Amino acid sequence: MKRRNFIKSVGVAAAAAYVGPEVFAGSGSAGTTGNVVPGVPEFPALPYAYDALEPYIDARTMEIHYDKHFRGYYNKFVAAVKGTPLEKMSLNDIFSGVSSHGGAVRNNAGGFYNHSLFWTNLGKGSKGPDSELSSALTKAFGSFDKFKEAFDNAAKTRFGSGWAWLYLKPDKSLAIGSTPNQDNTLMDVSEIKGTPLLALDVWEHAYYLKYQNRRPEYIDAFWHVVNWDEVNKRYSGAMG
Ligand code: MN3
Repeated sequence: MKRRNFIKSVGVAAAAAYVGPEVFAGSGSAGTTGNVVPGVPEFPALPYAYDALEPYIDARTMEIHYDKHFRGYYNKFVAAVKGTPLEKMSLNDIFSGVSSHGGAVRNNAGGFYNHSLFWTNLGKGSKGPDSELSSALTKAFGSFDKFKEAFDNAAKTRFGSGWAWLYLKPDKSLAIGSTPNQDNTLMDVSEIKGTPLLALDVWEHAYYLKYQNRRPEYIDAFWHVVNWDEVNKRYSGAMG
């Protein structure tokens, strides 16, 4: 898939989180490029080179993370929904009833979605939150630094494997939290619920090669490679 199509398709997937089933049914490439299951998006290309986030996230980690871990979630997700009614459903609909779909769907649909979002959350060269998001962050957390501190804390204190999130609650206020394993804020099983805006993978596989057990150093490095353009876009999209 071309970079443009990847961005478009993940944009559609992101939009599907709050507007509908387009991620499966309406993806432009569905059915035309040899998808394993007709309604399921094809495996997305990484929107930058493995070494694009050096030195903050090293090329070898990116390669293994993308090509082994992420591909594994994707393949298992496809296998879990193939031939079931889920293959025609939006990810949003799968997540909102995930408690009834079993562990393979919960873990692998989550792993596919969370990483798809994470790749687009990363990138160099963006200028930071735009004025709309900046004011919302200040309103919710007191200041940008306090927002970062709260997000860092969520990422550092997630015990074991999981994700830290900035998300928009149904009442349209911003919140920070974390989920275990491959859960996310769209799932009915999650203690925190809303539209994901910024995700940080805190599984050891995301940082162990370069940072070993030093998760806080990886979290510090993450702030150098947040693609705020994407977060801005997701925020204004979710606000409608
Ligand atoms: Mn991961």
